[in-house]
Amino acid sequence: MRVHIALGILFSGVVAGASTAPIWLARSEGAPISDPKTVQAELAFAPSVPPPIHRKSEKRVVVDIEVKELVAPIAGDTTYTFWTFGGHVPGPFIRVRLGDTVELHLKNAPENRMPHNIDLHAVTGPGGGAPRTFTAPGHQTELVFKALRAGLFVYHCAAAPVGMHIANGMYGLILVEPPEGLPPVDREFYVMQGDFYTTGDYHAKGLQSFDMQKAIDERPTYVLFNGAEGSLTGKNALHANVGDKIRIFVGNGGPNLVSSFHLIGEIFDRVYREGGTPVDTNVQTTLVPSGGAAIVEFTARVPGSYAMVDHSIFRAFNKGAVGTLVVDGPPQPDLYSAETHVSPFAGDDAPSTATVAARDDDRLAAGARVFATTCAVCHQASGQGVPHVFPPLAGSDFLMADKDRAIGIVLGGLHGHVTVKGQTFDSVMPSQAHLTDDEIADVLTYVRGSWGNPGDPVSSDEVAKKRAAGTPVVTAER
Ligand code: HEC
Ligand SMILES: [Cu+2]
Repeated sequence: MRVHIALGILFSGVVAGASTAPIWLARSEGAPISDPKTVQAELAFAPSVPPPIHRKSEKRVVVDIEVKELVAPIAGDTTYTFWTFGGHVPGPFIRVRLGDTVELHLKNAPENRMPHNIDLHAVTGPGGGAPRTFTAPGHQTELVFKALRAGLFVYHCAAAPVGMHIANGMYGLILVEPPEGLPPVDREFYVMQGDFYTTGDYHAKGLQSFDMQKAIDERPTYVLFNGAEGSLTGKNALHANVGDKIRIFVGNGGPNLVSSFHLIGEIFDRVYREGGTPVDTNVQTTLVPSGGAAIVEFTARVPGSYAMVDHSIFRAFNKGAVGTLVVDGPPQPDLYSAETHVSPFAGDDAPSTATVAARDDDRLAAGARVFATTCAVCHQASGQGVPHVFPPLAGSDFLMADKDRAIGIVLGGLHGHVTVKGQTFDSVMPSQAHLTDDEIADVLTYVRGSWGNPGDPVSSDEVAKKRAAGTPVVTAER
């Protein structure tokens, strides 16, 4: 065991020379932060990750975390009283090196109501630090521990009732890097799942309170990445370029559910199973236990939009567990068709498809291709949308009410409240102005004339005129 005795550390119960002895250190007052061996940890909030550590030696790393209880959006017009490490869910990403001594200061803001503490799974020692850090509002405590094992670890509050503190958002990740570091990648992201229990139903508006009975019954109202619906979609989507090597540090705070973490349309090249040392290769879906983590790595090869989900899939579409990774770059037709080929199919026994009007059919087929490659990722293959997330185009009164506005939406995008078939949406549709006038005319002709929609065709001229008039950003009903 190499114990760094600098900084006037007082030992309590350390057996010098025993290689795996627990290393709980109580520190004397006032170790100077200017000491060359002491460094302040660089923290980052999700989806960001602090930079890799290139240090060759172990250090004493100071981590400051302030607990804040605050009201914030959990979804659309729904708010919730979160208890947080650092004002965010999840709490800050802590990155240290194997062998570092971590000096953690836990501050409980005076305006808070509850005592809190921190149990880090990277700690070897009773309670993971919780007994040493029980902190009343308006106080701070200090925990010192040695990072004895490399890996990705969850930390969480363990003050009673533990489940409630976790359900309110008190968790985060700490990475203990091996001395040689992790293999270099182009981008790293921080994604942490959690389940939430509100008295009101999914998307019930206004301030919601914690529902203990639902939590006990393990019936979450929300299952979310990074503490809020939409924290990784729309303008908050993750971005990468074709060819990038990507690493996602995935955590699961629970309190109850095990996550089946999956990125639709990707295969993980490598997964550090449960955040530990064994690396699995070519993985489709990886389990992330409650109070556990995994590191997934892959190369973005084909441009487009990729949804990350908990593949217990109702959680994704009906409880919020979706994020988006947008990969930019040139099409890769050798790896994945650049466009969708749609042709009429009337069943094997049908005599012929020749009765279908050929001209309209070309037009609709072209529109269907644009739809499948561009719009379907959000509005879904049959235009049915996703409740509360993406409005339906099938049967959309909003779409049919105003052709000119519909052209404007595709050109300029849409944000703000919209009401479609009696349901309100408050999200963001990005501009699709990269499509040509023909493509926009085709796709609008297709969506306005499919799935029972009665629309008249949209011409390229109409689109060109609208484009020439300047790209509108449609803000509906705001
Ligand atoms: C990245 C996801 C995304 C893509 C891609 C997308 N949309 Fe949308 N679209 C949305 C969202 C979200 C809204 C609702 C915006 C709001 O709440 O203000 C919307 C709203 C609309 C609306 C108005 C509401 C309705 O249901 O009638 C139309 C029309 C529409 N989109 C058409 C299209 C077409 C056509 C395409 C393809 C060219 C497309 N969208 C591509 C996400 C998307
Ligand atoms: Cu707490």
